Amino acid sequence: NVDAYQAALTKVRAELLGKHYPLIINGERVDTAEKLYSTNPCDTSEVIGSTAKATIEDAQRALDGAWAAWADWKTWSMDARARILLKAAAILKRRRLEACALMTLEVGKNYAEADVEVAEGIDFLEYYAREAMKYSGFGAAETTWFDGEENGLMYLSLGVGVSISPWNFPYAIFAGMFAAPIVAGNCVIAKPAEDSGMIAGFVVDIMLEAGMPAGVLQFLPGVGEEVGEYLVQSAQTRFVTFTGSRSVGLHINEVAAKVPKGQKWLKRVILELGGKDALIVDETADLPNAVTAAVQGAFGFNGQKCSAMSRLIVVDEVYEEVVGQFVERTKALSVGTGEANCNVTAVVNQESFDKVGKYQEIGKGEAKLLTGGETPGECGGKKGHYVQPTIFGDVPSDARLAQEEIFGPVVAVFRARDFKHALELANSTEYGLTGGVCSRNRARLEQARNEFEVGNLYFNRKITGAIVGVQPFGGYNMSGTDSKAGGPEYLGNFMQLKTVTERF
Ligand code: TXE
Repeated sequence: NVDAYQAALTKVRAELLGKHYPLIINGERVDTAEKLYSTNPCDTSEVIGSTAKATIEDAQRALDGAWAAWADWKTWSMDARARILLKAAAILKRRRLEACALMTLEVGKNYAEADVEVAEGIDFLEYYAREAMKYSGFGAAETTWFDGEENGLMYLSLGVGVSISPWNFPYAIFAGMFAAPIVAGNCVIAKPAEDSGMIAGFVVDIMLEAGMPAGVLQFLPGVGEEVGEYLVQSAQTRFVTFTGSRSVGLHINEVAAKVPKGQKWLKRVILELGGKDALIVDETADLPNAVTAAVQGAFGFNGQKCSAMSRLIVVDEVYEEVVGQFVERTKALSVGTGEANCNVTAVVNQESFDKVGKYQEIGKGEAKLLTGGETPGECGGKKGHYVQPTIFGDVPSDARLAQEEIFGPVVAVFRARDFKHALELANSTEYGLTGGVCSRNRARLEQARNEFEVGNLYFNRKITGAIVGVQPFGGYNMSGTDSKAGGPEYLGNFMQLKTVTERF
C-alpha cells in the first residue's frame, strides 16, 4: 500500500534524515574523526545522513573484541543463538516500512523492490535460525551421534570473520551475510558498502535490540580499500564472506590466500560476485510472457542486481516480434524518484552513472541502439544519477556489451540461429549466476537444465528473485564460489567438524 509507504517516507525523513550512525565495537557506539555521507541518488542535493568512517585502528580493536566475545558466544546453544535472529526478524517486521523508506532515500530503490528486499532480509534471519536449530538438542558442544554409541561428530564454530557487503541489497544481503556465521557460533565484523551504511546501521541497531551480545556483531562502516583490506589480510581473521564485484572479489581471494606471520589457519573465503545473465526466448515461447520476463528481469532496481537480465537471446524466427515488443514496453517504463514507486529511478552513485554512460557510448559503436542511450542526469526538476533504460540490438557475441557487467539498465540483444546456438551464446561469458529459457519445448528445457551453466536457472519467468530456502542462490564460474546462500548446508561454510571416537 503506497499510501502507508508515503507516510513512512515522511516519518523517515523526519526521524532519520541527517541521522548519524557511529561504529559499534564491543557494544559501544564509537565515533570517528571522519564521516561517510549518504546522498539521495534521485536528488543529489539531499544528504540523507552519515556513518562513522572506521580506521584500521578501529578495525584492529574490532578484531580483538570479537575474539574476546567468541569465547562465550561459541558456548551458547544453537537454539539460544537462533532465538536472537527470530526476535530481530519480529522487530524488522514491525519496522518494515521504515526500512523500505530508508532504502528509497539512501540507494534509490522503489517501494516495490524495497518491499521484496525487506521480506528477503526477514526470511534470511528466520531461515538461518531454523537451520541452526537442526543442530540443537545436544547441548553446547552440539554433538550428533552416529554409528552406534562409539563415534560422535561435533559441529563447531570457526571464530571471528569479516563480512563485506554491497549496496544493491543493502539490507537483505547485509543481514544474511552476518546472520549465517553468527548463528553458527562465530563473531562477525560487518563492513557495509560505502553507499549504504545507514541502512546497515539501522539493521545492526535492531540486532542489538534483539539481544545480540556485545562484540558478536561489530559494525564497521568504512572505505573498502582501507578497513576492508586490513580485515581481509589480518592473521586474526578466520573467514571472509564477500558479495560485490568480480574485480574486488578476485583481489580479496588473493589477499586472503596468503598466510601472514602468526596466522595458523587457511582463511575460508566465500564469494558472491557479478553476473552477465541471459534469458533465451525461442519460437515456441508464450511471447507476451517472455517480454514481461525480459522487462522485469532487465530493469528491476535499474538492472543493479547481480541476477539482472543484461542479455536477451532470441531465436531468429521470432526476433523482430519479441524485440519490437521489448522495446515498446521499455519505452513505456516510468522514470523518476523511488518515492513515486516508478519503474526506473537513478542509479546509485556517480561512479555507476559514469559507468552506464560509458557503456552506452561503447554500445553505439558496437551494435544498433534501439531505445535509450542517454544519461540525462535529471528528472522531474531533480538532479540525480538518472540514466535511460537502454537496449542495443544485433549485438555481436564478442562485443564488450556481450561480456562485461554494466550493472545498470542496459541490455544487449542477440539474434540466435536456433536454440542450440542460443544456448552456446548464453554460455559464452565467464560468468554463471542466473539464466533463463522461455520455451514450451520440454526437450529444450531438459537440455537447458543439463547444459545451461548457471547456479540459478528459471523457466518461463524473469531470472531475478531467489526466495530464501526455496531458491538457494549462488554463482558458477566467475560469479562466485557457488555457496548457495539461503540454502541448506550454507551454515557448513562457517563451521568445522570434529569426529570424536570413544571406546567405552
Ligand atoms: O561492489 P564493490 P559495489 C558488482 C557489480 C557492481 C560492482 C560495484 O559489478 O558494478 O559490484 O558494486 C568493499 N578490500 N556487484 O560497489 O566495489 C566495498 O567497500 C576489501 C555484484 O557494491 O565490489 C564494498 O563494501 N573490501 C554483487 C564491497 O567491497 C573492499 C552485488 C563491494 O564493493 C575492497 C553488488 C578491498 N580492496 C555489486 N574494495 C552481487 N553479486 O550481487 C572494495 N571493498
